Amino acid sequence: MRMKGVSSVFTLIVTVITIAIIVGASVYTFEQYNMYVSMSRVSITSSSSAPKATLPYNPNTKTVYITLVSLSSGSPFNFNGTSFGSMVIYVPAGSNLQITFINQESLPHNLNLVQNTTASPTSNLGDDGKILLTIGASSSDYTVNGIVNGQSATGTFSDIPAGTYWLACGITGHAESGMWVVLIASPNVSTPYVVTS
Ligand SMILES: [Cu+2]
Repeated sequence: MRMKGVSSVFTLIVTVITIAIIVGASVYTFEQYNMYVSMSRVSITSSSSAPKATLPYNPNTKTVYITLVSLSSGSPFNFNGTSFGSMVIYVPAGSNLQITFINQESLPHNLNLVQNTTASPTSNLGDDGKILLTIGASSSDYTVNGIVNGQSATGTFSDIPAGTYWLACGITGHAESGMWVVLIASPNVSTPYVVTS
């Protein structure tokens, strides 16, 4: 009777410990599963978001190399086949930009770095903010002149302050028709990249 009582207590203790181990293992497995699920959610989110590509960059000189091409197919008012700010270029604040513009389109075009003060371009880029750089025309004729099919032009801009900018064609009506790209300079960007949506 006494022995049986001890045996019952022993059995109870073993049972409690066994249940504790099973519950503990289940909780651990569930946590691991949750971690796995959240990790795969993160990777799915980042891989299924808009295409993202790195840009050529020399960290020693802090130079970002940007090449924009007006393609001959699709809208005549495109940079790399994109229009209306659907391409966003992210660069480190304080970068030096080396921008090459290639025109493969039949209309003349140029490229301006604009510190914009409006949400989207109007017919005259000069009304939309401060033009910091003009490539393929001059600061006095950018509304009418550009480089023609088959030509290219390069310009540089040093130490770009943190902020939001456009790269846009300055010929009257072209940016308003979609010929603009967004450029964001930020201290939170260490390697320049492009997102196209
Ligand atoms: Cu143009």
